[in-house]
Amino acid sequence: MNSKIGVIFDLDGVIVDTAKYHYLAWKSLADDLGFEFTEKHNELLKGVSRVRSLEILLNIGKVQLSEEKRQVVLVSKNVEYLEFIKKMNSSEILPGVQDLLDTLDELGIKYVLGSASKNAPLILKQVGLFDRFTGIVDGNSVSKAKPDPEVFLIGAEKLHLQPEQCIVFEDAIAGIEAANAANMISIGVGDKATLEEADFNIESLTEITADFIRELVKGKKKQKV
Ligand code: B16
Ligand code: MG
Repeated sequence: MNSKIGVIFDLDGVIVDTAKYHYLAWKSLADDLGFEFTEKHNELLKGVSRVRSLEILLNIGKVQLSEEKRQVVLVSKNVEYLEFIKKMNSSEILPGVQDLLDTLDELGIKYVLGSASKNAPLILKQVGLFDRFTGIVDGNSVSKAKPDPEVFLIGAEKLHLQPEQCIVFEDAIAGIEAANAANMISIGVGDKATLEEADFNIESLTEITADFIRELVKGKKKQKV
């Protein structure tokens, strides 16, 4: 059992929770610009590219910035964000991740990363998972952000598989839309109501068993977990 499927993992919200660090860095920018940015607002930025995140944030604050100033704040936000990332270690890997990677290794199923983040390689290195992935597709590799399927289609190429042979684990609506548009099996990690377009829904990767993976290999796609 190894040639029929491959797995593509989103990063933030699936492998690690970096949303909390994005929030602190975006909040600091909003503070500087003089408006409130809440954790609820931050939900709108999950899975969204850095540039699009800034657009959403500026809309919330009803603030207009020149293109030149936007470039400056994008850099300063990332510098602040990286201060948090540099302190990350393996204790921040989300529950179920290590066991699932071990299971996939045992089954001979390859996996790649499919993330919007331009910091994905650094984050994986910080938590000690970088070397486990067959390939990394991140925000530097794509010309179109999720919900465009590009990030996952490149992932399928790295796995040497057809899109319909790929399983995507995603925590953001834009990512589920991207996986579905790519004609892949989408598994929503998190709030089921939010991720209702996913083929399967789980609260956490701890719910994924070797039997579930085996069933997917056999092609029982629409059986819900
Ligand atoms: P960066 P994912 C996404 O990661 C985050 O969910 C999103 O909030 C962030 O804006 C985006 O990465 C870009 O991140 O600023 O590091 O390039 O969920 O696609 O792994
Ligand atoms: Mg995510």
